[in-house]
Amino acid sequence: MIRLERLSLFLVELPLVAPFATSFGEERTKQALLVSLTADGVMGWGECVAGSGPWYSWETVETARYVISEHIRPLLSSRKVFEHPSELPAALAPIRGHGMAKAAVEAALWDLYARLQRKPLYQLLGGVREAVPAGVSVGIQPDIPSLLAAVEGYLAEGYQRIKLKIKPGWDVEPLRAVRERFPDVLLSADANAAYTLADLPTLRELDRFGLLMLEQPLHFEDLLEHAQLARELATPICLDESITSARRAREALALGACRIINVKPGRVGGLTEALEIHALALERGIPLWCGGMLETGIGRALNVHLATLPGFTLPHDISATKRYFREDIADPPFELRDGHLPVPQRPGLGVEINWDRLLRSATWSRTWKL
Ligand code: NPQ
Ligand code: MG
Repeated sequence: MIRLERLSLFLVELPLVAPFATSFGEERTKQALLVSLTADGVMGWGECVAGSGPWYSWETVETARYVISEHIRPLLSSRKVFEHPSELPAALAPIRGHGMAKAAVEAALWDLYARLQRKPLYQLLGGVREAVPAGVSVGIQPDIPSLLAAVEGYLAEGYQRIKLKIKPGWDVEPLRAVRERFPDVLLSADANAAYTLADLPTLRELDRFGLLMLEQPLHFEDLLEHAQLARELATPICLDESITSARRAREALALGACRIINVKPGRVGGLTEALEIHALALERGIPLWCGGMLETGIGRALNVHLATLPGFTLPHDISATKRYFREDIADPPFELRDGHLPVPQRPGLGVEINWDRLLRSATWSRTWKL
């Protein structure tokens, strides 16, 4: 039994080692909202993946801070006792939407639960691996030579799959260049919703590059047009933004909108929801992989644990810490070994907050007694 005592929030800002550009914009720093829950003198940690602005999703660190402070906190205060973290979604059901805010609190409760049980989180989730294959997401580059140099560097580090961020005007040429130079590499493309069905001629050209998948080409909430596009392309469509819950995953599969799903525990509304998608995917033979949101060590560790489940069969957007940060707020940093990230074996997430760095990078924090 977990009796919650305290809730803390920390808003942090970390410099990125290099700007990260996508079809929706460029980020030079990473803002993250960290959540901690305390019970029996033990702290569990969760990271909210909402961004600094409503670009990837409508949720932001500010909407999450508001929803957790003003709406989730009172629900926790009136409940306090949980036997298991999977009970949390029902307790938060009065709040509609705000899945990233809910997911961060649920993650903290899972970490706390696993720490109290003295077991690494993946064992409680049913994970079956002690290392997970790492892929890398390569942002939109200023030119093709810079792109080829970046890809060459990542391959030399051991990354198992290269994903290029694409947008209209940065699609056919960069993919052709990378495919010509690295004919055998596992290669995919992620449009972050930058195309419409009117772009079908361009999207058809991408079919020539033997891509592992084309991720979220169309509108961020769409399923129907993706189903239509899927019938026109040989390349499998993978959905990211459109899959915001297990319910949406069922709808997507029923419509034939995707053949692969990118699971981000934050975007789907939490780990319990992610486990439900995993069960559905196993039943339907749909390959899963874990996406990334430039997480600090807290969110990165959660992704690594989730990616150990049997249905997560494709390389993930889980890279080494140093791909994004010079210094992280959690220790130890994740490092590549033979193209894989080892799964932390200590209790819970298996990483520890570095309080010195957390407090130095925090722009705001608050603690409440529950
Ligand atoms: C994706 N991530 O799969 C996302 C989207 C994304 C690793 O490609 C700041 C914080 C900038 C989170 C840019 C990757 C971001 C971000 C893109 C997430 O679609
Ligand atoms: Mg994506």
